[in-house]
Amino acid sequence: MNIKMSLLLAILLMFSITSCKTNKGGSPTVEEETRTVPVPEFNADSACNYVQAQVDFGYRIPNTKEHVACGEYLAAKLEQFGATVTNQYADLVAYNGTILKARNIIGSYNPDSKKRILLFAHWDTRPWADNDPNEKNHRTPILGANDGASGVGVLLEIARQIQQEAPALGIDIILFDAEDYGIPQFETVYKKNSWCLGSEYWARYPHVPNYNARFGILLDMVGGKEATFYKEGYSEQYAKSVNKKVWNKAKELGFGNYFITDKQGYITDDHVPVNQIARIPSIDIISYDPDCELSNFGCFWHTVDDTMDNIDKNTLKAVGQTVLAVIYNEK
Ligand code: AHN
Ligand code: ZN
Repeated sequence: MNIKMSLLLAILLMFSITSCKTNKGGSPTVEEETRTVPVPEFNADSACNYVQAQVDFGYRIPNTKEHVACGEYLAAKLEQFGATVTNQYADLVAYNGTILKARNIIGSYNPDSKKRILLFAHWDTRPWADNDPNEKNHRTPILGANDGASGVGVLLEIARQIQQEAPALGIDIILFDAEDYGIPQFETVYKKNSWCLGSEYWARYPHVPNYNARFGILLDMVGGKEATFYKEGYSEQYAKSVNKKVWNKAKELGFGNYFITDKQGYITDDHVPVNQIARIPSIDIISYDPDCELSNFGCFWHTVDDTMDNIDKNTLKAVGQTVLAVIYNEK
C-alpha cells in the first residue's frame, strides 16, 4: 500500500472511530480521550525480506563468524529503525560444557515510559538437524528460516512500523541468543535447562534493573505455510488473559484459520524463564501441527528442510498484523 492509501485508510479509521463512538451530546467519551493510535498495516513482504536476510548469513550458530555477522546486522537494523539498542554479551555454558559467546540484542522504544510491552524471539539457529527423517543429516546444522528467522523477521517489521508511528506504550524487542543449543536427540547425556540459555540469562540479569512489562509475547516458528497456533500450556498458566486478547484479536482480523482456540501441551521455550524468573506474564505464539508424525512443531522442525521454501508470507502477515493490533490497542 502506498503512502496516500495508508493516509486515507488512517483518516477513514479515525473518522469511523469518532463517528461510531461519539455520544449524542457530541462530547468525547473517556475512552475516546485516551484513544490509541491507529493500527499500522504490517508489510509481510518487508518481514519476509528480513527472514531471507538472516538465512543469507548461513547458519547462525553461536561461536561462528556467521553468527557474529548476523548479530551485527540485527543490531544495526534495530538502530536504523530508531530503537535504543542494548547489547547483552554473556558466556553461557552449553549442556556439553561448550562456552557459548552469546549476545542478546534489545531494542527499546520510549524507554522512559513505565507502561511497557515486551516482544521477543530467538535469533540463533540449531547446530544439528537431529529431527531429520534422514539420520545422515542429524549432525548437519539447520538454516532456521522458520525456527529463528521468522520470529525475528516479524519483529524487525514491527520495529520499522513503530518508528513510523509510535504506539501509546513503550515497547522492548528482545532478540534472544542461545535458545536452540538444547541437548540433541542423539546424545545420551542429561542436563536440566539446556535450552533457552539467552533468555534465562536476561531473566536473571535484565538490561534495566527491576525491568517490568505489562505482558510479553514470544514469536517462535511463525512463518510456516498454513501454520496453526494453539494456546500453549505455560502461556495459559501464566498469562491466560494475554492469550485470550491475542486469539480474540486474530479472529476479529480474520485470521481464525491460523489462531485456533484449542490448547496444546507445555513447551520449553524463551517465555518460560521470562514468566518464572523475570515474572512477566508472557505467551508463546508457536506453530503446532497436530497431524505431522515427525514433529508437532511442523514437519520441517529441526530438519535440513527448514529453508525459505517453506516460508509463507500469509502466515507472517497473520501473526505480524495480530501482534501490531494488540500493541496499538493498549493504552
Ligand atoms: C523443545 O524442543 C524442548 N522446545 C522447543 C523450543 C524450540 C526449539 N523452539 C525452537 N526450537
Ligand atoms: Zn529449534
